[in-house]
Amino acid sequence: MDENGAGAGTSASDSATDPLADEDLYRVLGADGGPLPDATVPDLSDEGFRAIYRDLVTTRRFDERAVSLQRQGRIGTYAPCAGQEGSAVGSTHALADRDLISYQYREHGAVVVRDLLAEYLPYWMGHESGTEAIADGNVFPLNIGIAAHLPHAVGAAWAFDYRDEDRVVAAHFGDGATSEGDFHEAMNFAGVFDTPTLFCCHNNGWAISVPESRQTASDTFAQKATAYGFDGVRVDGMDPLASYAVTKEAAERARGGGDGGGSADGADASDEADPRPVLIEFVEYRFGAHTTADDPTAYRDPDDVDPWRALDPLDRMEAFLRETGRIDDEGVAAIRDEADDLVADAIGFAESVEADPSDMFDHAYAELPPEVRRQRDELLAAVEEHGEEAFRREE
Ligand SMILES: Cc1ncc(C[n+]2csc(CCOP(=O)(O)OP(=O)(O)O)c2C)c(N)n1
Ligand SMILES: [Mg+2]
Repeated sequence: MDENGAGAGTSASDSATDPLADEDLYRVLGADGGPLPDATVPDLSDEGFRAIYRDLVTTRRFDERAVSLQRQGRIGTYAPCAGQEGSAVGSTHALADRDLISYQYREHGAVVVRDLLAEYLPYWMGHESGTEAIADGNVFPLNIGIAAHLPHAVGAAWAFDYRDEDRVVAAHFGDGATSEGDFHEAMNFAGVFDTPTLFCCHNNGWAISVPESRQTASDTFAQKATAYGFDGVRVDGMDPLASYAVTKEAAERARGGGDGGGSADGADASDEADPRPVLIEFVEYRFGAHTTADDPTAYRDPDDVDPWRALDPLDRMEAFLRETGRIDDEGVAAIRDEADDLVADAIGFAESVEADPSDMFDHAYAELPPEVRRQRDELLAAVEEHGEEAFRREE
């Protein structure tokens, strides 16, 4: 593919039913799920393709249940991801387990691929353990302060390179995050110091109520990489196989293989040992609200969502599997049942976690500063005096 992500697999499909038909971006699947005429279908085993589908279905099921749990008061505010599963799941399948994922708050599919759903769900119920546990699967705690994680992600990537560890960092963020200084600082540092970082920009067209047109005057988010001396690619983020293929190639480049396109420090373009960062713009759409605290009808016409449903990553992946003889009705039903059970078990586990408010003091500092220690002691003394029940919300 060329540096705009065009090349094999890029092809117009039916513009009447495909909102991305006229965009210059990398695709493998057409809107109907069939591989496009010039597409290179990734080299995966049958089980590998089915695993992507299973993780998409699990992520969607998790999303539906999480919204429902929030409506019942069983979890806190939640950020739905329906529509955006293809990029999170596809890109994570392209990484090695040792690679680090640092994400914003909507890329739940990455956590599903790492098989950490049960451990993670307690986060959304306010338990610190939810962020602690996912570290074991090389996933950084999710990040609400927009773009604040990006310099850290670049720092981690720099450390991997410095220690000669063959690991890359996939840092996920939204289109809105590109307006933050942290994004530009992270991009600049990554470009200058050749850190093995994949900047995964999820362009879902909106930053809460701010549309893409008010976010940037650039033609694309991918092209922002040019200013920092490395490549940016645009991909159909609702195409799981294109997301996989582009991330796979970018990860190879970040590891120091492939055509690195030269180095900002003047190293030879053919120097294969030089890791290079890559910015991937996943073009996609969120079907639902920004969070369960948001009403999207206040800023977008519900009719605007419908064309994007034609690109639903689950439908396209399922159609691809059926068309290529890799799954049938029975296989689909089995995967759906498996996803239902997995999510139900995760909810059961999460609801069994005992709340311990003093956890909130545990993970920010190796050693508590005096003022924070005083606050913790005050809380513990109050619990001791009044009993835990006095601090619980009336259900
Ligand atoms: C530094 C900072 N400023 C503002 C906010 C409030 N805020 C929460 S989500 C959000 C929009 C982010 O949009 P985007 O990066 O496109 O991600 P998306 O929600 O679309 O996935 C904003 C402004 C915040 N969390 N952090
Ligand atoms: Mg956005």
